[in-house]
Amino acid sequence: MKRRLVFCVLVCVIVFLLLTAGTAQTSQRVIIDTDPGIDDAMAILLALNSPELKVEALTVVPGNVDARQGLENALKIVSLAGRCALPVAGGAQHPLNQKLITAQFWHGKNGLAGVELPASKCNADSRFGPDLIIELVHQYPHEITLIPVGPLTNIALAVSKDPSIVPLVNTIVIMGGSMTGGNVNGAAEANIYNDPEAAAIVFNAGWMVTMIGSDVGERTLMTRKHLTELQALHGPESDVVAKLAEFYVTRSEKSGYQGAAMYDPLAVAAVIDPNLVTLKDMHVDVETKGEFTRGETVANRMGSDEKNVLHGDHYEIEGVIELKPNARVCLASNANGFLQLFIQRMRGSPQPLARAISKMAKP
Ligand SMILES: [Ca+2]
Repeated sequence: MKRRLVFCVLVCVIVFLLLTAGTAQTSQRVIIDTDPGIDDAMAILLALNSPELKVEALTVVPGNVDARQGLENALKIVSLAGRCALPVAGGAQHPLNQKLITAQFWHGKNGLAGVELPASKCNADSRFGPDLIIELVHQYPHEITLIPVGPLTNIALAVSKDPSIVPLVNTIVIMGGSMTGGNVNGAAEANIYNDPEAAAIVFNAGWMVTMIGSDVGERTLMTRKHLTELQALHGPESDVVAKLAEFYVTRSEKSGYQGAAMYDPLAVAAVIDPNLVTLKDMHVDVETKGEFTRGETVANRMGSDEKNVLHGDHYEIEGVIELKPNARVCLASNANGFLQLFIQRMRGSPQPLARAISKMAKP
């Protein structure tokens, strides 16, 4: 009887060790490139509270706020999470080819809903953000997933400086672009609009860009019901997230929305659990010129362009030119599933979702 008990205990220990080893192995290394930003802050805290992810660095890009404020905000968020060992590096100071457009209108005067977080106990990493991305991709070949949730300036600088990182990145999942109209104007989504030349570089770099666009973010809403759930959690991080969310939901309601679009957190969640999003391979071009469409992500649903050939004084369609997909475009999300995951992770002590991790891996 005693032997059987010892045997059972041994089996249990082995199973536990195997399970925990499996969890550790399936954690994806990620770098979040961010312009914090209310939804950036939520995305960062979601990532830091998700055992499926191992955040290797935050790199900061100007967008919602300028580069200095963005770095300060990123450091405060990391400090709030008690994660000072995580490298947080500044990067570009402005978009590649235009002036910066900041978004305090949506994010509050400091980019974080006017919520004054305690001064950060963490220090900025001295490395230049794009260089840190290059360094980490070489350090962990085929393991890093890039999650840019701001304008694509830093990523464009990294791949321009060292194109050899492109095949060494596991995958890249951006919050940006849209299939069906923009959130800045009729055509463009804000992250792409803020640096269209950088976005064009990133979409044409030779990798498959998973595009979590604003059109899907706008159907993935945090409502007052979710806000009430967050407010009931009473943790140090969830209290801050609830304050951010209150501002964000109120601001969105004033603009006629039913709730706050969870743009950046949805991109992080798509890496945590790819089952939360529906993707379709397409070719996407970034419009860098159009009078009304600069910054639009032009997604080709058919996978081909007509081939028009000059015949005398006119052109004739002689067939189609097949286009190679360069993007996995998000068409839909499981909004309820996402919000449940988000609120669960803000509760702390999360259990990993072991089931879906590998699906976001490069094919
Ligand atoms: Ca952002």
